[in-house]
Amino acid sequence: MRLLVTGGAGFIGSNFVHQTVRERPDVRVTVLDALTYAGDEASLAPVAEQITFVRGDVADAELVDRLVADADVVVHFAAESHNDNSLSEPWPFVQTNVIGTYTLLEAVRRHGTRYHHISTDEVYGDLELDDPAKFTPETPYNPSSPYSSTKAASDLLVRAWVRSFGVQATISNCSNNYGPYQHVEKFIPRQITNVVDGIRPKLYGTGENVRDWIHVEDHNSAVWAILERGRTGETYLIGADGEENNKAVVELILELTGQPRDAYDLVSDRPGHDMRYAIDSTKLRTELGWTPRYGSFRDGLAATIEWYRANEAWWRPQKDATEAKYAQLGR
Ligand code: NAD
Ligand code: TDX
Repeated sequence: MRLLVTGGAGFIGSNFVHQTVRERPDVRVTVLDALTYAGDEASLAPVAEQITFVRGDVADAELVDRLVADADVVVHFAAESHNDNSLSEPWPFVQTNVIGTYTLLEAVRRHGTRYHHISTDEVYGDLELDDPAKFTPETPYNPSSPYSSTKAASDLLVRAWVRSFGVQATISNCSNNYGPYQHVEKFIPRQITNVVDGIRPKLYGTGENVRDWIHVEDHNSAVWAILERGRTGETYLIGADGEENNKAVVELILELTGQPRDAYDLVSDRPGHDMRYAIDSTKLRTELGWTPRYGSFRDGLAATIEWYRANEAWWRPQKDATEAKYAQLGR
C-alpha cells in the first residue's frame, strides 16, 4: 500500500507514522507537511530512513495532485489545531482546514483514491456537565470556535464529495488526545513542562470543563481499523471513555511530579470555552471490533510525563515563544 499522510510531522500524524512503520512493513509512507510552527521534522527522526518526507502545503493543488496520483490511500491529519490560536487569528484555520481539505478532495476525486478524514468531536459543540448524553454520529453539528467551525466545514465537504461525486471516503471524529510529541501549547504538555520549569500550572476559568481523554496510540489504532474495515461514506466516533475535568488532570500531574496538588493558578477563561465533550464509540467498537489498549489514564499520563522529562531537547525550542503568546492573552 502506498500511503500519503498529511500533517505527519505534527502530534497525532507523527505518532501515526511511527505506529505504521513499526506494525506494517508492507506500507510505503509519504508524509506531506508544511512544517508550520506546529510541525517538527524531529518528530519523524526515528523513522526518517523508512519514509519519504515532502515539505509542502495541502492547499498547493499542483503538488497535492502529484502526490495523490502516486498514492493508494490518503489519511488527512494536517490542520491548524489549536483553539486559542483560532480565537486570535482565524484566517490560517479557514485556509488550511477548509481550502486544504477541498484541495485534497478534488485530487482524490480525480484519481479515485481512498481518503480518510481526521476530525474532532468539537464539531458537535459541547454538553452540560450534568447531561448523561454523549456525542453520537447522529448528534447535530454545532461548533463553537473558529477552529471547530472550520473542522465542521471540512467534514461537510467530505460528506458532499462522497454523495455528489462518489469519493471513497471515511471520517473519524476523535476526542482529546494525549501522549508523546504533542506541542507544548496544548493543555497536558503545557502543564507538564511548566512544572519542569518551576512555573505553576494554569487552569482556565474554574477548571471544571471536562475533556474525554484518549491516548494517541489508541486514536491511531482506530484509524487503522477504519482504513481496513470501515465502510466508505461512514462517520466513526473515536473515544475511550476517558472523561476527566481539567482540575483533576492538573492535580494528577502535580501528584505524579511530586508537587502539592493545589500548586496551580486559576487564570482568565477562554472565550466561548466548551464545557464538556464525551464520545459514544459504540459504532466503532461493535462494527469494527476496535478496543483501546491504554486502559488507565493515570498510567498513560505518568508515561507521558516521563517522555517529556526524557525529551526536553524536543520541546525546549518551542517553550518560551509559547508562554510569551499566553502571557499576551493573560493566560
Ligand atoms: P498538530 O497541530 O500537532 O499538527 C498539525 C500538522 O499539520 C503540523 O505538522 C503542521 O505543520 C501541519 N500543517 C498545518 N498546516 C498545514 C498545511 N497548510 N499544509 C500541510 N501541513 C500543514 O495537530 P494534531 O493535534 O496532531 O491534530 C492532527 C489532526 O487531528 C487535526 O486534523 C486535528 O483537527 C485532529 N484532532 C486532534 C485532536 C487532538 O486532541 N489533538 C483530537 C481530535 C482530532
Ligand atoms: O493552559 C491551559 N489551561 C487550560 O485550562 C490550556 C492550554 C488549556 N486549558 C483547558 C482548555 C480545555 O478545556 O484545557 C482543556 C484542553 O485544552 P486544549 O489542549 O487547548 O484542547 P481543546 O481545546 O480541548 O482541543 C483539543 O481537543 C480537540 C485539540 O487541541 C483539538 O485539536 C482537538 O480537536
